[in-house]
Amino acid sequence: MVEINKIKAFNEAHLSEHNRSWDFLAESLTRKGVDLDPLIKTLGDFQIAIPSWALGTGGTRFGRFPQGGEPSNLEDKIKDVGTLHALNQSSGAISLHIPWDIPKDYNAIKTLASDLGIKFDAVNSNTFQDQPNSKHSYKFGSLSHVDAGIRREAIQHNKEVIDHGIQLGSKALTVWLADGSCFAGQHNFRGAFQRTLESLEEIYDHLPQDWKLLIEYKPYEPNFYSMVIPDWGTSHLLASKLGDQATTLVDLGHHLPNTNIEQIVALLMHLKKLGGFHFNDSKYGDDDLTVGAVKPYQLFLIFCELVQGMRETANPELSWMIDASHNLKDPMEDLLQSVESIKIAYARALLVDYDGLKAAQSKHDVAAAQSILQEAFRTDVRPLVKASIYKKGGAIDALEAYRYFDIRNQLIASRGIDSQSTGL
Ligand SMILES: [Mn+2]
Repeated sequence: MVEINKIKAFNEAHLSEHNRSWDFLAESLTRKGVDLDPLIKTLGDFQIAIPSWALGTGGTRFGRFPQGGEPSNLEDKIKDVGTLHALNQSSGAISLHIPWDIPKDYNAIKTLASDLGIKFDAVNSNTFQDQPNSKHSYKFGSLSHVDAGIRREAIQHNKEVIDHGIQLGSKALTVWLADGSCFAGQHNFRGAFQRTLESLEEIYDHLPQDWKLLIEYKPYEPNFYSMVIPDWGTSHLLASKLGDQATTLVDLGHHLPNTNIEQIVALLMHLKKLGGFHFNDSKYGDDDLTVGAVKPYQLFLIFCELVQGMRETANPELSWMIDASHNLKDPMEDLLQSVESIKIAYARALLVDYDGLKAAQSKHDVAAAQSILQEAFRTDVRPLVKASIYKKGGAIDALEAYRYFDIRNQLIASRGIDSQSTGL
């Protein structure tokens, strides 16, 4: 849908303005002793997976207001990620959700994805709702359920998700459990934890050796009194008991307000137990808003810990994913904005003078430590991010290009106004 020649023509029209801002930034960074080429390469290589469920219009329990042209099958979802990737050269992976995204023909799906430069990131299981014709119900839990038969079904589902992922070349399974209780007295906490651990042990045993198990946590919702895996401590406890391949996944929206997420990131990396990220932003809870829309400074501080952790710890390679819901905006535009925000935060974190920061910390120079962080945060790195994308053949301004190419209307023309994405 987006031809390389079209992007080239779009870029030519925007190049002189881009060059003016880039020259200014490049000169000031060079004066500070920043080596630009490795920086541009690091940013250009950084890829963030798009979840298959984020390509359609989301909704709340009150309503959903789709705008047409949604992908209604796996092929269309991959094509949409291909479109995003052609524009921003930063979304070269898709994260699938089973059972919604089970391929009919693995080879055809793999060929389609590789033609578009798309890899298969972590696969996600779903035991938070009942599927048509299922014998059992997950209403009262899945891996933690008191009934061994229901636990077995949930375990079997997770094993099948791994099997689908193996066929596609995925290297990780993400488990998020809705299990929990809504009322005091409903659950035996110790029993629910123990059953979950034993279920996860069976799933872990099914993992290929080069796979990771990512365990996501969430403090509340859909259960409002207790969640079986409510926080990073519980996730880490499970991951530690399971073994080296099990790690914790941090979803930015899965924290109570004002939680110090950057500190969680630092400690998990120190323990070699941070497996990956679900990026989004939130004001109150699991709002699933566009990344960087509400708290860009927090996102930057998280990236500062990630940059230091990647340099100084033996934490395994991370899985980077967006996990957001798009209720008002065109999902594709929202995703382009999220990826750009992530890259801006990463670019700023790469500019921090960490040696200076350590020196300030050791002298208890609190003002200097704060200034060092804010010096990087207040740098307008957008020309740097654009330069890294332009160098890889992407559009200098992906969102503007998306609108200029009128992609949503093309999608509506080919898929119709009523097409609906599965899994919403
Ligand atoms: Mn998530």
